[in-house]
Amino acid sequence: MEGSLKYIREGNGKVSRVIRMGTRKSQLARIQTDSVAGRLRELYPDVHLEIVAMSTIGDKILDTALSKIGEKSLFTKELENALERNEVDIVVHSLKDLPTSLPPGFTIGAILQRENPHDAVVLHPKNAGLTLDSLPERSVIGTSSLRRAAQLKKRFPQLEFENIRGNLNTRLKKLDEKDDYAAIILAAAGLKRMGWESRISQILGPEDCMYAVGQGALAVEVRAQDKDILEMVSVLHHPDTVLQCISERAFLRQLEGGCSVPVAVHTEVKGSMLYLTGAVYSLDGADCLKDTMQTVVEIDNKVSESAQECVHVGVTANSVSSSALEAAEKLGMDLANALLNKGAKDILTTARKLNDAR
Ligand code: DPM
Repeated sequence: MEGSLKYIREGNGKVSRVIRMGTRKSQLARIQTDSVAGRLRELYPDVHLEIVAMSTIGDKILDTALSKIGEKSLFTKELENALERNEVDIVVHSLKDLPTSLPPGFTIGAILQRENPHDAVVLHPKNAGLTLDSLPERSVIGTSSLRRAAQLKKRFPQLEFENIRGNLNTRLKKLDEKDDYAAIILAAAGLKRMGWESRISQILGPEDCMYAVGQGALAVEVRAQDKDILEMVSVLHHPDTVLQCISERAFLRQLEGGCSVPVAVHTEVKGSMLYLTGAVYSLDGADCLKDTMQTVVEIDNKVSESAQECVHVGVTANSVSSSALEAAEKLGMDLANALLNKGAKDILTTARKLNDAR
């Protein structure tokens, strides 16, 4: 293992470690990695950071709907292989692309402050000024997300929904240069990071479309055993975002949902309270189970004292109050159990079967 760590000799003869950050080659992945690299350079001006770009299966298979490519960790696996081989030390992901159980040996060492977590409508230029409510009947909306389609089909039955794949650049091009879609739905956070905020014509609130688990937050994945790197990145944790995302991920894990099931959430921290709304949908949105629960998450600065590190749904956050982390995780599990008691399992099993058969 040690053999492939990389060191450089500085002018003064001092030998220091080079920290390598792995990234996918898509523009969004690069922007996200660069923003974390920027934060790390500010915090640790003496550290040598190097960025290593690679393409993943998810980037290569652009024509198949995400929900149909069995591989759960589509975008993350090749980067994890590089982490495991010590070819890189840090990988930045959109948290929503990381499964709720990481393979052994990996952990999320930091979750950064969440951007706007909501979904946004991007219109074909010819529809400027319109909204999902005012678009002509039978207008085609592009999305490959089962979660978005389920909620929006129910809320806007006059519209039609079709798959659209590819990275953000490809999708925007497909929207603007063809006449296939009246509008597409994308995460506001991704659009903002790409500098395309001006294309957002409408932000979808929770009454229209709740967001995906972890949406809008960046996660820093590292080797669980690499204590130096873990400590280095842990200062990037944003405590409120960590608590929200742990409750969301615990909810999804307890439902046994992957990244491609119609499951949606909404969380808020108000004072010392954490509120979690979670829902599961049939593919057409007709069946829906939804509930809200809350818990106290006192940020008491009493950080984990035990030498043993605690991992919550894949996240190591020793700098955040351990009682708050436990309460957040329990909230997600309790909410999932409440929905499972009302039949959530049947809704998700049917949705999965129908999606596989399409
Ligand atoms: C996951 C989904 C999508 C991505 C499913 C969902 C959207 C797929 C699609 C799990 N990952 O949201 O219900 O629209 O066909 C993805 C995006 C971002 C991270 C792009 C987007 C950027 C936003 C962020 C793809 N992953 O959702 O518009 O950092 O949260």
